[in-house]
Amino acid sequence: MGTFDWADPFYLEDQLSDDERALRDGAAAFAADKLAPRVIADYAQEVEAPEIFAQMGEAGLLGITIPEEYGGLGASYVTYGLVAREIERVDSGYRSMMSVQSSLVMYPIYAYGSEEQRVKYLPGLAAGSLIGCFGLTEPDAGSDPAGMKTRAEKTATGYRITGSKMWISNAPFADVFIIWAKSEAHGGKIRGFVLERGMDGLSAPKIGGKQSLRASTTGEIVMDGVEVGEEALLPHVQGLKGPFGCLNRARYGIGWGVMGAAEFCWHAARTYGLDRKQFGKPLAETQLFQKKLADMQTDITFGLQAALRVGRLVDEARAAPEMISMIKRQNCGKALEIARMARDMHGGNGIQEEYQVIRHMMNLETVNTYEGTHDVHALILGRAQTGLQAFF
Ligand code: TGC
Ligand code: FAD
Repeated sequence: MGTFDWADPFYLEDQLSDDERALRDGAAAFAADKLAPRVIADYAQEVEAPEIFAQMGEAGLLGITIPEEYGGLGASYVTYGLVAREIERVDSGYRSMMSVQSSLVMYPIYAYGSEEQRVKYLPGLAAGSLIGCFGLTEPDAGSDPAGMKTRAEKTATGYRITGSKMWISNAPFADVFIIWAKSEAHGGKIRGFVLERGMDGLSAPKIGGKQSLRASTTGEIVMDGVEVGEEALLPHVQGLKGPFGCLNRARYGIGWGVMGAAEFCWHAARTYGLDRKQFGKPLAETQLFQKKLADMQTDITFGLQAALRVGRLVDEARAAPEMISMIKRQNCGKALEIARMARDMHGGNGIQEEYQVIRHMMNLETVNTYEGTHDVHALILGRAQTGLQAFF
């Protein structure tokens, strides 16, 4: 029989290549050096931190699956997941900044853009000298993006875009805006456009007062007849499969990322239980405490193994969107339960910022909601096994 490693029960480490481990270790060092020291203040003060993009770019963490000729690393999706796990171990908001840039801005420019668009934007986005955002959700179209009202009208030289987007990560300081709009010139089909900061009629006010994901800046996007040329259209995709193609990648990364947040909470609860004594013995010496630790360990071990399996299938081009729905939904739900449990296991200290578990708990409420809510992913899985559409 083998030995049992409580922190890595199924030997995930053994299943990774040397390159994957090296890039993962680089991300872990970056997270420890650059992110962990600032996270408590960033969260408390809802700090806007655009400078983090350049730091992430320098560390090679942006667009890592994009080919090297455009500034990426040409790395695997397993590596992308491992990096998301390390960044989210510190805070879901920082992972959000990174995954929007990589999966929701660089990926569509790479996959659906013209060669001119790739050359113009991708190297700057990989370096973090340009910051991107992804505008799909609207005030009246969240889970049902097909209900969007943003319109692109044809003009003599391009398009005039009118509408508003809501809850857009990075928008207030973004340079590049991926906007999804219904285009009259394309039979009302959804098309993607690349807008730039400073265009007439384009603004992105910050949404203040969030009680979750406070280290990530979120805004609205207001487009009041923004005029763009033909070159702003993403030429190679139309319909909802455009934004969903990007979301497949981002949702997959979240499946890994939330396990990093959950691991932080699990390890914190274990350490706390070993140190803290009540009734004359460590809390960790009680049956209830150990049962909670065992549940956390099991859910995280299963969640990571599932994320790795789906990652390998993504890299083999064999992953189906429903597999990604399954890990996004399951791992977010479990991470949220684990963070809540860790908060409870810290007693009163659990509500203090220095113990950090309540920040993860609050963040994971957002992560459970964005990129398709927990229930929307259940409906995707329900449709896939019954053939019946339960959305409407
Ligand atoms: P439905 O009829 O299912 O599909 C319409 C078209 O889209 C295609 N499609 C997909 N293509 C690729 N990948 C997927 N996962 C796809 N899902 C659907 C589908 O084949 C079809 O194509 P075609 O060519 O036949 O037209 O669409 P529906 O309107 O019934 O939608 C159903 C539903 C609920 C599943 C979908 O709308 C949904 O997933 N809603 C959730 C919305 C969502 O995830 N929004 C995310 C906004 S972005 C965000 O949250 C970023 S946060 C980032 C951060 O800070 O980290
Ligand atoms: P709704 O769709 O109104 O859902 C409300 C509730 O109803 C949920 O519980 C949902 O599960 C449930 N529900 C909805 N439809 C059904 C149904 N048919 N059957 C049963 N229950 C249903 N969007 C972007 O485009 N880009 C971004 O960068 C981005 N960043 C975000 C950052 C933050 C901090 C947040 C909070 C959100 C962000 N979003 C972004 C938006 C996010 O994707 C949406 O909030 C999410 O898709 C849910 O939409 P909604 O908020 O309109 O909720």
